[in-house]
Amino acid sequence: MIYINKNSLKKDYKRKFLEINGKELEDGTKEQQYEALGSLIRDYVAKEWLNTNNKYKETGEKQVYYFSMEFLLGRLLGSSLMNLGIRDICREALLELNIDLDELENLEQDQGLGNGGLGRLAACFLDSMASLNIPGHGCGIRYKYGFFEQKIIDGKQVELSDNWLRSGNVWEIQKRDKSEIVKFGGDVKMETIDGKLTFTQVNYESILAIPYDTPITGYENEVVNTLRLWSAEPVSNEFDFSSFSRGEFLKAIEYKNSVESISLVLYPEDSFYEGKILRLKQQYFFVSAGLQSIVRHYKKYNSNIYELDEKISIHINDTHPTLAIPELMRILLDEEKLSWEEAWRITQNTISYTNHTILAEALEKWPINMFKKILPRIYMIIHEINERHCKDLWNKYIGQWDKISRMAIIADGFVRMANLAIVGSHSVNGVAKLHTEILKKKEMSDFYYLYPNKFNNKTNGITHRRWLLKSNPDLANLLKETIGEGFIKHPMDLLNFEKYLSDNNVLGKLRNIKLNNKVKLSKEIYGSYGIKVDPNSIFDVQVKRIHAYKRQTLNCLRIMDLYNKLIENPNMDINPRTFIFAGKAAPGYILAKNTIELITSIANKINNDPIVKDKIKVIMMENYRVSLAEKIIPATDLSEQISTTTKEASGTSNMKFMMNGALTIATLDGANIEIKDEVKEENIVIFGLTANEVLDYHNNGGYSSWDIYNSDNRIKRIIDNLVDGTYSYDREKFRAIYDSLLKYNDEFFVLKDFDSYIRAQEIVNELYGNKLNWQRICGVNIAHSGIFSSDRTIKEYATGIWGSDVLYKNL
Ligand code: 26Q
Repeated sequence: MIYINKNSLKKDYKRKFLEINGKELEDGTKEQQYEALGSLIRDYVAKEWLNTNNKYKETGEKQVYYFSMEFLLGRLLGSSLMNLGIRDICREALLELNIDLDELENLEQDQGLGNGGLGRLAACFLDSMASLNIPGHGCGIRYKYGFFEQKIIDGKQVELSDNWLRSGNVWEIQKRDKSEIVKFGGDVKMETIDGKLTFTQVNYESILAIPYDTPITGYENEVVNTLRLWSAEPVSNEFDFSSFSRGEFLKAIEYKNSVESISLVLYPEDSFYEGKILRLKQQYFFVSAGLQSIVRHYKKYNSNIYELDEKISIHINDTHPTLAIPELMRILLDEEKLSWEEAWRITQNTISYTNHTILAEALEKWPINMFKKILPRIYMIIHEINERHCKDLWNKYIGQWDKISRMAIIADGFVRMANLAIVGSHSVNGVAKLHTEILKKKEMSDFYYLYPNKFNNKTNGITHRRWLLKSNPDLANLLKETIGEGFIKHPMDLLNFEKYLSDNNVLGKLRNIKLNNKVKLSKEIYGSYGIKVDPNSIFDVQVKRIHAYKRQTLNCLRIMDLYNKLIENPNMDINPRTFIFAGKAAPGYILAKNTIELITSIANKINNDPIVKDKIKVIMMENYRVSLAEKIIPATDLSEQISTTTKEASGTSNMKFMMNGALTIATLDGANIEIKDEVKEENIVIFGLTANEVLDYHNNGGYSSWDIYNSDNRIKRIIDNLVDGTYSYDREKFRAIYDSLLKYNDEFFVLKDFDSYIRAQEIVNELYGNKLNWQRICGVNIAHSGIFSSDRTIKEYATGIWGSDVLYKNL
C-alpha cells in the first residue's frame, strides 16, 4: 500500500519522464510514457522492498525459495499498481495528463519465461506468497529469449524469437555485486588433508552468473519479495584489442557466445524430454548460482550451518532443478566440511519436490557419460547417494532385483532425476487428488510403499488477484457490491455469492458483464483477423498448449460433425456458437503443428460457407500468452477441459474459467474432478471414460478404434473428411492425424469418447436455452471458485511442507 495522492503522482511522473528522456511528457512516445511510468512504480516499490528485506534479516524467519526453470509472469504494470493500491488514482492522474492507462498497460511486453501451466503456476505462487506475508522468493533463469512468438501464416504456425528485452525491462535490477561463479567440467582431485578425504574440482571452466532481481509485490500489505533470475557471462569480459591477433579475437567472441548461450533461450518443449547438453548446463547453472547465493546470505546472518534446514526451504518445480540436491550436498561437504550424514540430513530436510506430469516421455534422465563430463563432482555425489540408497534397498528387499533396479537413481546408463528428487527430498507432492493417487498407486508406487509419509497432494490454484480482480474488473465490482470486499483477502468468502443467485437482478447483471466482455473480445478478433463474431453466440473456448493428450482433435471432430449436420439441415435449431482456439505447438512436435493446420482449415471452410455462417464460426487466435488469456477467459461461456482422463495432472485454466463464470465441459481428469465436487454435478457437464476405464484399457488392451470407425457413421464420415479433400486440396495434409486415430489405434481415446462428448455438447446447448438457469450455473461456479485460489494452495504448502512457522503471522 503506497500513500500518495493524485497530484504528487502527476508531479513525480513528469519529473521521472524528464529525467529519463530529457524532454516533456507530451513530446514523448507512448512507449516512453510506459517506460517512465514503470520506472516510477519501481521507485515507489523500492522502499517497501528494502523494508521487507530488512525485516526478514531482523526476524530471522524461515525463507522459502521456489526453484523453477520457468516463471510466466505476464505483464507487471497493472498488477503492481493494483497491489500497491494506486491503480485508480494513477488512472485519474494520467487522464488529467491526457494519457490512457489501459493503453500504456497494453504496451508492456509479456514476461514470457515459461511454456504453460508449470511456469504460470510458479508466477501465481509468487503472487500468493507475497500477498500472504510469506517470505518466499523465486529463483530461475533470465532467458534472453522467452517462449517463442507464434504467428499463423497460411494456416500454419511460424515461430519468431521472443526478444522481450529489446526495449529494456523496467522491473529488474541487475545486482552485479551479488554475482556467483559456476564451475563446469574439469577433473576432481582427491587428497587426504589432516586425515580427511577431500575433493577439489580442478581445470574447470568458470562461468559468471549475474543476478537480476524483480520485486514481487503483495496485495496491499507492504510486502515485497524477490524473483532472482540468473544470466550467464564470461568471467572476464575484457578484450585487450591490441594484444589479440584477428584469429584470437574471433575465438574470444565465440567463447563469449558459447558462455552466454546458457541463458540465451527457453526450451519450448513442455512434455517431451530430450537429453540436450545445453539444458543440463542451464539446470546446473541456475541451481548452483542460486544455492551459493542462498548459503552465502545465510552465513552472513547465521553462525550455525547445522541449522540451515530450520531457516531455509527450497522447493523444486518438477525435476528440472533436482541438481539442487547434489549441489547442496557439495557445498555442505566440500566447502563447509560437514560429514556425509549431517549434509544429507540437512539436504533432505531443506528440499521438497512437486511432480507435474505422469507422461513417461517427459521424465528426465541424463546419459551418464554426458553428465560426468560436465559435472564431474556432482556425478560423484549422485553416485554415492545411489550407492547408499541401493544398499538400503538390498537390505530391505532381499532378492527383489527388479524392484531395486526400478528404484535406482543411476541405472541403464542414465541418471534418473525423478528418483533422485524423491530420495533427496522430504516431501513429494502431486498437483491434484487424482494425479497424486496415480503417483502413489502407480507411477511411483515403489517409492510410496518405501516412504509413505513423503507423499502428499497439493491441488493447484490460481491467483484471484490477476485472474479475477485485474482481468475482470466488472465482475469484481459486482461481487464487491453484493458480498462486500472480504473475498479479496479471503477468497472462500466468494461462497456468499450463492445467496444472490436467486435474485434475477443480479443474474441480469452477470449476463451483462459477460456480454460486455464478449463484445470487447469480438472487437479484438475483428481488429486482428477481420472476422465478425456474434457476441450473442456461445463463446466455446479451448486455449492451452496444443498436445495430443489435451485432445484439440476431439474438439475439431465434433465441429466437423456439427458442420456436416448443419449442411444437411440448415434449419437445425442450435444456439449459434463461436469456437475459439489458441495455443502453441512445440516447434518439433509435428502432430501438434498439424492440429493447428486442421483448426485453421476448418475455420477457413466454415467461416466462408454462407449456409452456416450465422450459426457457427471458428477462430484460431495467434500467440497465446498470459495477456491474451486475460482477455479471452472473462469472455468465455464454455470452458473445454477435455483431456484423456489420467493424462492432465491438474490443469489450471479450468480454474480461471470457472472463476470468471464459465460453464465447464470436462472429462473426470486432473482438477476437473475437484471442480465437479465443489459445484456439484448439475453445474458442470461431464463426459468420457473414467480413470479406471482408461487404466484398464492400458493394462488389458481391448480397445479398437477401427471398430468404432466402422460402427458409427458420423465418425466414419468425419474421419474420411480428413483425407477426402473437404478441408484441404492436399488430401495428404491431415494424414498424420488420420493415422494416429486409425492406424495407431487412437492412443488418447478420441473416438471412444466422441459419442459421449457429442451428447454432452447437446446438454450444453439445452442449458444455454434457459438464460436464467445458465446465469445461475455460472454464478455457482464463481461462488465455488475460492477454493482454487492459489492462496489456499500456498497455505497448504507452507503448513504441510515448508514448516508451519513460515505462515505463523497469519495463523
Ligand atoms: C523437460 C525436459 C526438457 C525440456 C523441457 C522439459 C519440460 C518443460 C516444461 C517439461 C515439462 C514442462 C512443463 C510442464 C507443465 O506445464 N505441466 C503442467 O503443470 C501444470 C501445473 O501443475 C498442470 O496444471 C498441468 O496439468 C501440467 O500439464
